[in-house]
Amino acid sequence: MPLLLSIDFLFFADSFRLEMGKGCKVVVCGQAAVGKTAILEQLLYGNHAVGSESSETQEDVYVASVETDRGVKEQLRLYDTKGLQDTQDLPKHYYSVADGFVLVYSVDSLESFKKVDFLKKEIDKSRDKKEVTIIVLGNKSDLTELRQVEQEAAQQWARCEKVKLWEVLR
Ligand SMILES: Nc1nc2c(ncn2[C@@H]2O[C@H](COP(=O)(O)OP(=O)(O)OP(=O)(O)O)[C@@H](O)[C@H]2O)c(=O)[nH]1
Ligand SMILES: [Mg+2]
Repeated sequence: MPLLLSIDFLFFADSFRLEMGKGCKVVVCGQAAVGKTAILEQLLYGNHAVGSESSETQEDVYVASVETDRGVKEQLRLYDTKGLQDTQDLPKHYYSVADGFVLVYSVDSLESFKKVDFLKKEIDKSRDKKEVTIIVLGNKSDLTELRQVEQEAAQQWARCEKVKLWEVLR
């Protein structure tokens, strides 16, 4: 099971194979309160204090200039979306705008993992002929006592769905 030790721009550049001059729109989504914003804060500011007061996201868009391994700067647009509740789906416009998705779940919530499965299938239905990269991040892996999603089961699902999955370790 690969553990993701640092979420950095190189990881995003690698994952989304940023192409020359095209820019890349990545939608970060998942159930409410799984830690989507925390992951983005870690990426953008280098840290997130767990348990710090956080407000529910409506929508935030971050534009970053990312240097790829070829030493070229590419624009990465990251959409932090509103957390989904129960049977809620992601608003449809995200499916058409995205070049890539980061699906986030929390290891202490089986429900949040099921939401990731649902979103993956919705993306498959909507993607038409467009090439879309999907990566999945399992967050809150420090909550060992509360774990509901086993690493091996998650990886097995990821292999079936042909997506890359990491647990985030801070
Ligand atoms: N224990 C633990 N808590 C975390 C971790 N990441 C985030 N949190 C906490 O989980 C809570 C929710 O984090 P957010 O980043 O706001 O979650 P979100 O998915 O953006 O929430 P919405 O925008 O409302 O959907 C906060 O109190 C975070 O501090 C983690 O890795 N471990
Ligand atoms: Mg948020």
